[in-house]
Amino acid sequence: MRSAGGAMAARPKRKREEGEETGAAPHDGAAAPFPLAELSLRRVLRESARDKAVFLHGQVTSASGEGTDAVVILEKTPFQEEKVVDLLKKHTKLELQMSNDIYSTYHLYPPPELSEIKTTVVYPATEKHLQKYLRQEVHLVRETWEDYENITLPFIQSQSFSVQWVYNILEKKAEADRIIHENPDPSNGFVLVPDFKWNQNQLDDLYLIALVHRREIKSLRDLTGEHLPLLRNVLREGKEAVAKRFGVPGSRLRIYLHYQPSYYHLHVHFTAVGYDAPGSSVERAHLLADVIDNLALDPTYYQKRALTFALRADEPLLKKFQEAGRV
Ligand code: M7G
Repeated sequence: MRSAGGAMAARPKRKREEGEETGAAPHDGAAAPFPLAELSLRRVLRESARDKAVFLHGQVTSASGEGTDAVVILEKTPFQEEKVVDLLKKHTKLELQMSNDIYSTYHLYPPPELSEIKTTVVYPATEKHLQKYLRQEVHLVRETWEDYENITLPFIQSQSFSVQWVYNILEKKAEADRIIHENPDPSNGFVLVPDFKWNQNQLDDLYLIALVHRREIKSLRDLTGEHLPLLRNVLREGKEAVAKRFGVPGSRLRIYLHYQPSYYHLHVHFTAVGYDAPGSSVERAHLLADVIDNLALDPTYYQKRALTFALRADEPLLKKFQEAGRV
């Protein structure tokens, strides 16, 4: 339980259609509160007792009576060491649940300032956002380079999440005050910011992302030996920056790329090694150090080898693989 510092705010976005990738007019980073009390709950997309999180699909009804979809994620946050003492002293109620010999359990009710619920809002949310957070069974797909060219690439070109939020960070239109480190070089540089999954209050669930300045690298599949200087910068400078700012050494970090990512602008995840971050499983996470070694051994490694990834049951990409007889 080591603490960090910082806060974040939800900001509304204009309605954006799936497949819209770069043409969006950038919205600035001005924060405005989301009308949480006006949200009507449509359904629970997913609930996780382990993560103590719930993913909600709600609708905000505008003056014209039209409902706009939103995803709201409510999540209980890890304890902060320095606040635990306050919790013991300032709890508003302590209710005995059961007692047996030397054992007893209680319901402890903390005061509001010690009972934060981390709230993440995607608003307006597209159908694809609702799908992303909906609990579904997953299937593993093994994608050859030919599959990538014939099935995956045309699909991600036709529909993927907007990466406007990435451009906003790179252009300092949003989250500028949260930047931990920047290497401004247009081809080998990147920006390191706290991931929005992390509230920055404690280091146990430390989570940052490095967003590269180059815009044409969609994912791991596009990487070649040409990108080695960039990747080495991200690894070395990213580690140094996290050590300097948060006191966490590189040996305590899991630094990796997702394949498939949700957002097709190359980025690298930095998480605390003790934190079981969503998406750190073997079918999705590729350690950056391994990626660098693979490219150093063979500059076209990722244009040759098959890659495995998981797809949710009703994802259109899974259907494409099924139609091609590849699942
Ligand atoms: P990914 O592998 O493309 O997708 O990672 P995933 O979300 O399925 O893991 C994108 C990463 O960017 C995730 O870790 C997100 O939590 C993070 N992220 C997404 N958005 C929209 C934002 C944002 O607006 N700001 C910040 N700081 N992080 C974001």
